[in-house]
Amino acid sequence: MSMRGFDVLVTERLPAATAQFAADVRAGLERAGQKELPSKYFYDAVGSALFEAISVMPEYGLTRADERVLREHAGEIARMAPTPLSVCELGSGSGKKTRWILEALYRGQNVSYYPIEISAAALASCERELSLVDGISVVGVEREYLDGLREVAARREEGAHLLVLFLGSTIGNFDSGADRRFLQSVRQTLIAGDWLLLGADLVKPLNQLLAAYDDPAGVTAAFNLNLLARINRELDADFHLRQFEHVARFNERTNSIEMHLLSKKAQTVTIGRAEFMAQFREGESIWTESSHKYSLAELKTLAIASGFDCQEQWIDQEWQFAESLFIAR
Ligand code: AVJ
Repeated sequence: MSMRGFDVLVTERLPAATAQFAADVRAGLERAGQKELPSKYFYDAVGSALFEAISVMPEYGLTRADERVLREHAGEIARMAPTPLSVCELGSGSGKKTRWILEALYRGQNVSYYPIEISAAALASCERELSLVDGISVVGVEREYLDGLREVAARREEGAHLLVLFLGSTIGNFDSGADRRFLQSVRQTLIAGDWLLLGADLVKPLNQLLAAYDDPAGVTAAFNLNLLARINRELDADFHLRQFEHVARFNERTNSIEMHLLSKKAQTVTIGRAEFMAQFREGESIWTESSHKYSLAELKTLAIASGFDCQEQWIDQEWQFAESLFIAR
C-alpha cells in the first residue's frame, strides 16, 4: 500500500543503507504468514552495546565459552598455522576474543588483521582494542561479510595463507541450509590450505537456552525491542514498544532458539521512510532471530558439504560450545 503523498519526497533522498533498511523492513512486515525482520539490523550503536551487556549476563555463557576456548588453545592453533598468514574476521564485534589468537600468531613477524563489520561502532571499538597489540596491523573493512572477504582475498600477499575467523556462533543465525550455502561462498573466496576457524554453540538443555535468550533482567528483551526503536529512529516509524513483548521459543524441528516480538493488541504502525503501514493482529509476532544449536557431527558434515575438511574441534565443557578448524580442500 503506497501513500501517494510520500513517493517523490522520500525515496530520492534516502542514503543507500537506509533505503536498503527500509526495503528489508517493508519486505519482512509485508509477508503473508509469519512477519520477520533480519537480525543483522540489531547492531546499531545501541544494539551493539546491549549485546556487549548480554555477553556478560550469567545466563548467557556463549561469549565467555568462546573466549575460554580461544584463550586455552590459541598457542596450539598458532603453532599449527601456516606462514605467512593474514587474518580476517567476519563480524569482529568488539574484538576482545580475537586478541588471544592474534597475540599467539605474532612471532616477530607482523600479522595483518582485517576485521569485517557492518556496524561502524563495533568496528571502531575493535580497531581501538586491537591496534594496541604488538606486531598486529589492523585494517578495518566496513562491509557485508562476503563483500569484505572478497576484498581481503583480493589483497592477499604473494604466497600468504588466509585464516578466516567466524566466531561467536553467528553461523547459527543462518536458516538451515543457508549456513552451508554461506560457507560454500566463503570457500569460493579461498585457496586450498586456507583456514576457517568456526565458533558454534552446541545443543544444550532447554531451560538453559530459554534463560540465555530471555534473561530475567530483561537485557535480551531490550536488545530485541531496540530493533523497533531503531526503525522508529531511522525510518520515521511509530512503533509503540510497550505494545510489543519479547518472546524466546525453542523450535524442535530446526533445533533453534527463536526470538519474536509479540503484538499485545491489534494495531497499525506507519513506517514513513518505507512508505508503508503494517497491520498487526493481537498475539501476532515478528520473528527477529534464529540461533541454531549444532552437534559436533553436524559441524563435521557442514565442513565436508562446503569444501573443507574438519581438522580439529576444541570444546568448552562448562557451556557446550565448539571451535572447529576447517581447512580448505
Ligand atoms: C551474536 C548472533 C551469536 O545468536 O546467540 C544474543 C546474538 N541473540 N542473544 C546469538 C544474540 C540473543 C547471538 N549471536
